[in-house]
Amino acid sequence: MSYDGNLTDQTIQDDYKRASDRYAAFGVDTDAAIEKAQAIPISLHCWQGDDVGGFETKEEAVEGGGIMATGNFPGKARTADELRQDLTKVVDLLPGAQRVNLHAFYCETGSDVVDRDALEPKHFSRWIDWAKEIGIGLDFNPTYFAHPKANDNLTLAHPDKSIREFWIQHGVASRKIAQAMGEALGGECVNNHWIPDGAKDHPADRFSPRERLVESLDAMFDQGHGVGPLCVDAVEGKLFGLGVEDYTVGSNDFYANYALSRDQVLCLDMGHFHPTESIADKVTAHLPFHKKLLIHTSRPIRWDSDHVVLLNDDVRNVFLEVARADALDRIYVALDFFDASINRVGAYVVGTRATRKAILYGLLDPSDRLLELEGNGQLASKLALMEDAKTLPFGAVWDMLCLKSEVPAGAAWIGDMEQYEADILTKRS
Ligand code: RNT
Ligand code: ZN
Repeated sequence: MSYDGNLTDQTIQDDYKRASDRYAAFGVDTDAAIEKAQAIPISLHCWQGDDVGGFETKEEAVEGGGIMATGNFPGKARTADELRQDLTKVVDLLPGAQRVNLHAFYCETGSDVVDRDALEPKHFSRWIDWAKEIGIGLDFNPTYFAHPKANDNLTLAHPDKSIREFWIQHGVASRKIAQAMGEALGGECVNNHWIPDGAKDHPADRFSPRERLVESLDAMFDQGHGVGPLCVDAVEGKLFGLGVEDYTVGSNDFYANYALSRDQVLCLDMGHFHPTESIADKVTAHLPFHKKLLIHTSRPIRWDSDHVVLLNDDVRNVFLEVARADALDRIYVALDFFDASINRVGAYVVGTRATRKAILYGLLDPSDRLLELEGNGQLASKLALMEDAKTLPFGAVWDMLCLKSEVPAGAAWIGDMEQYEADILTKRS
């Protein structure tokens, strides 16, 4: 089946001409919006490609960590080489600037068993070479889960000092790796810390683990480790996890305070709040205080289910708020979802394109007109224009963004994904 929808370069150009006139009538410059939307890097999470498995050389199999990919669609990447092959395909189908976001357990140590506290930049040299080759940046994450020392659902907040110390050393190692990646690739490397620590049921003591977490984080971020400025540390809070339903040590409140008091980047994951909370509204609640935010785009269904991101109101509203606050340069954008029940290359492309569409959508907002109307007290007119903006010819501008980025526009990429599945993914057992 063909998915080109009769889109030719000529129809894209014709449709775009009419669309840009429509937007211009409301004071929106579509060319400028496309250029800005293309330039925002989106960091592709490596863990969608292999269902959050990682490629550590291990003595024993371990699982867990309060996150779980469900599904068994064939074709998942079984090795780092396969994952790089898949990600290369994904990047080919994506418009705009991309990065790749690695977790520490995607290290390559050959036959050596290297524990997390002993990881070094050299264990990621093949990733770094690949990133150079395809011209993208890398981001990083220490992996505080899926490890025997995380089996109590406690890591940096563990009551046992030796376990805390192990994870502090892992955190320090991750920061050095991030710095090395930044140096090798010529720019910042965001190093995001998320820990699974919590309790399944009412803990008698909710305070001491948080005190210990502060102490561990402070020890890990100590300047004495000599980590350079290209490692940009972020901390990610959460509401709850599987097996830790009652209590999360590193809650959203905890990290908002920690990041602020330590001048670190606060990470907001769209799946990490109560379902009725508006993540979009949090953006302007944090921006007056925090220099930068990291946003994990995700799609929770009923819970933190990490479904593939779609262009829904939640994601659209987040970037509308970022655009209206003129804060795109204060936001790092990364993806965080994992669906093992569909073609994983397709999952990446759908979720990343949806995120970039949301960025473009935010930039196409007739904000100046809306502000003017609101300022004049013309509130019904403001609401009406907000509503009408939703049905302006957004698709024509998106297709032009794809055309300018030299990637398939509209649905045309679906055929490429199906071909890749037939040629490569179905051959993996
Ligand atoms: C978990 C956090 C975290 C992870 C990755 C794998 O709930 O969202 O970002 O998804 O570190
Ligand atoms: Zn996340």
